[in-house]
Amino acid sequence: MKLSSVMSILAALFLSGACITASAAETYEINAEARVFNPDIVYIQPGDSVQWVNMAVGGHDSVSIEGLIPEGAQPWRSQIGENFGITPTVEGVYAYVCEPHIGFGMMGVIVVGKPGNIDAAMAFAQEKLQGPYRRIIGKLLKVQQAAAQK
Ligand SMILES: [Cu+2]
Repeated sequence: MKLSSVMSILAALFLSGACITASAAETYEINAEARVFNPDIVYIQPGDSVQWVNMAVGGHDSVSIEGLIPEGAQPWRSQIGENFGITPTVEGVYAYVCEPHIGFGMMGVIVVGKPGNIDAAMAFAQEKLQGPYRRIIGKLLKVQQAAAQK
């Protein structure tokens, strides 16, 4: 096969992949329950949205954890008791907490596309996080193990 035909096949594959990626951004809901986010780990694609709902009952917020979002990604802090949404575009692992209930381990992880920063995030969490923030490590471990199985 000529190089030019290989290139055109690769180009066609790339374009069809791009079309699949561009189609139908989705919205994923994370329900604030008594002292947990459900689901606590969410897998989405770049451009999809995440909505935290039921935040008023019990007074929850969502605050990204410094050092545990991908480089170049936008950190966030919602108002306590208000539903909130983000549409992350940078691929990687994002971790967040509910500050009023961090002592209960109310926190979660969003994986956008490939979790390219999971090892760095895990290292950061183990070295830098203090007190109840360390409870995110168990959730990062689940993401790390799932990534290793692919
Ligand atoms: Cu809460």
